[in-house]
Amino acid sequence: MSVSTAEGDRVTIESWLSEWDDRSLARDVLNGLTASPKDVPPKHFYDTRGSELFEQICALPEYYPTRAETSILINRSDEIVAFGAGELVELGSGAATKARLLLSAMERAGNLRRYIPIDVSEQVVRAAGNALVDDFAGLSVHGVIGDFERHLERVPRHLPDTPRIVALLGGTIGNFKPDARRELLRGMASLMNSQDRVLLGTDLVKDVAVLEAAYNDAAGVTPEFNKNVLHVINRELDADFDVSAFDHVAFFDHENEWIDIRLRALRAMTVNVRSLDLSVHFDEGEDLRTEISAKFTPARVNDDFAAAGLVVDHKLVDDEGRFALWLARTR
Ligand code: SAH
Ligand code: AVI
Repeated sequence: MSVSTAEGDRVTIESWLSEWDDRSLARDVLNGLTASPKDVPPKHFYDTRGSELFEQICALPEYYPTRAETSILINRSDEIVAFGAGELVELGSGAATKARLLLSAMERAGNLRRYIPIDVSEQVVRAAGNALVDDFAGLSVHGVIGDFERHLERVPRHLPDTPRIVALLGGTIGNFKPDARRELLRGMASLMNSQDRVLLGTDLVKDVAVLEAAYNDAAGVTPEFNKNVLHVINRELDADFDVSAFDHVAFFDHENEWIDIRLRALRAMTVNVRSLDLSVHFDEGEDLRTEISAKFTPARVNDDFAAAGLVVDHKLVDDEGRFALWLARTR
């Protein structure tokens, strides 16, 4: 179902999330809480509160990825858009803070035409779109509220003679398991023609203490973000999770080279999810996996790109070698 809202001449927001199907939460909770081990996908973190908490995470001293990626964009956006980019399609755009740097570079090059953010979080897309058209003369914004694993076909067709960047920034690709990651890259490639480029942000494998600190911050914002998914399930599915009865757990899995993020039950309990007519038992110490955050080597990125028919054009790394942006084109 699509609800199309004209915000003004230059902003269009289209929602592809119907009320019942909203973020596929019910299906994911039913499948995830009845699976062994239990899990729930990370896209359900991002209600309004979850998006706010993520913005706070980005400013934490331990959480280096945002600063590292932003420093690359500040220093090298002109180089990134130099192939003539006039349109930016961004998956998981959030507050669009990084998009601004790319849009500014396109404006400097005299090519800026359109921004297409895609995100499940309607409020942030709406706010970002309205602010951007105020700040960039001649820019139009076509926001797609949807799941980028399911709704990429809703991205509008190319504008004539306007090469596009299809971006997935922040290391969000790392929140998907290998199969889903490659599927997502294939979806991104399907939005491109031969003149376009993918722009992918990946966090890099590094010292384990640095990696683990980024997901176990001293101020306790990441635990709050992690537990927010239980508040979302309580509210949306009339469940009765006792949020205080779960601990945040995040550690580096050396074999898979990803941070494994979980909520651990502090006592045995039964949780009722009334909308689904479901009762779920947790043993004391049982984990609910809420997220993985994969860290990358060049080999891992090249293999994933190859599986999606993409080849690297340009690799850009921050001065401290923590984070990489990859510009890739279709083979
Ligand atoms: N790109 C931003 C935000 C990253 S946070 C940055 O680099 O800082 C991840 C964003 O992806 C959130 O805004 C979340 O709402 C969105 N998101 C996560 N899974 C999604 C999905 N399956 N479909 C659409 N948006 C998703
Ligand atoms: C959005 N994503 C790239 C973040 C990450 O680092 O994997 C989400 C996050 N989870 C805990 N802290 C940040």
